[in-house]
Amino acid sequence: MKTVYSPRHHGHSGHVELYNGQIVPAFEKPERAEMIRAAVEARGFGATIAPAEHGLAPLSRVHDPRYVDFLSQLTELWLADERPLPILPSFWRAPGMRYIEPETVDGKLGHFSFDAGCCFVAGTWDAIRASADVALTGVDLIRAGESSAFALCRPPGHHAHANAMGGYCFINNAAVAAQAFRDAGAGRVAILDVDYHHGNGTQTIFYDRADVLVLNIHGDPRQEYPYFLGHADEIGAGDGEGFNGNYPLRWGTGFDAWGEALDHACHRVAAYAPDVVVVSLGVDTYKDDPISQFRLDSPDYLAIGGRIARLGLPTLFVQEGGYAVEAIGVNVANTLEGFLQ
Ligand code: Q9C
Ligand code: ZN
Repeated sequence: MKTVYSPRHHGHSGHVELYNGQIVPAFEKPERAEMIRAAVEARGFGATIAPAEHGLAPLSRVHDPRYVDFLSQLTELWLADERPLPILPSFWRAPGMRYIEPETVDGKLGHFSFDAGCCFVAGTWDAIRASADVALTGVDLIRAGESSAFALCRPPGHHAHANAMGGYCFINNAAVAAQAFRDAGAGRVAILDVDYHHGNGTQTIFYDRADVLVLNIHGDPRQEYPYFLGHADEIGAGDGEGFNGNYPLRWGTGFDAWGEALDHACHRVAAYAPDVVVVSLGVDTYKDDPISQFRLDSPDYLAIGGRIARLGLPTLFVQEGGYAVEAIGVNVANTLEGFLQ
């Protein structure tokens, strides 16, 4: 299995987030990707390759083009106003307020975000583009006949909506990849999101579509971020009814219950018979993750990879979350090793 990786993720560094009411260094930091790369390369699964440039058109297949424009122009707009970096949104609408794109940068920043989890520094936009190219190059590998590939995306993507950033996510790399598979001729694509947090962006993007099955195993939104989506009764709408599935699990969940949810989700994927599976691979389900409340241990990730492999389908792994930096490499590499065994 090849890994797609770009050092351009380093441009997204030194940024901050709001945590417990304090501005703190972001948990989503460059060391994460470097720990993963080191662990995966040490196991010798296959070559690490650089992404190919795919441009912005594949991003606008799932994102509002005005949102992509906003991301591309934000830092320029901000600096033109002689403001210091970093950029952090802090104004949002309540239901009942209008959905009209403001002309000024503070207004745009609120219009195109849903929380303060997406901080911009000078290299953030370049890192975002590289991350999407990493996912799209993973798509290319599978289209060229590889049975699996690992897109080592950073920043992550699954919280990003068609027109809003949040939760450390700007462009929804897994959604962009799934749509690229569809556009290249795949009839059906399944997205299996095993990150600790519900993939609210991915769910919303495909909610009314039957051609992309979206299944999520995650912290119950009654307790956990993103709080306002990810309940079990969200099954899809219109043509998409029956093609979204959520497995919300309580804080403290261990691999016994988590693995049962995965097994159930995998049976659903198999019944859907997709041409390809995109795995949104977050390892923030780990027992020592600093911002998460599940209790998976490192050997459990071997079993996760093994269960996904039993589907016998072409599989693109797309990196999402995981914040226990000292263990993130082992946990991701264990997932991939379990898949390859
Ligand atoms: N106490 C990903 O894993 N912070 N994003 C929530 C709640 C946001 C996680 C804090 C977590 C976003 C890709
Ligand atoms: Zn997460």
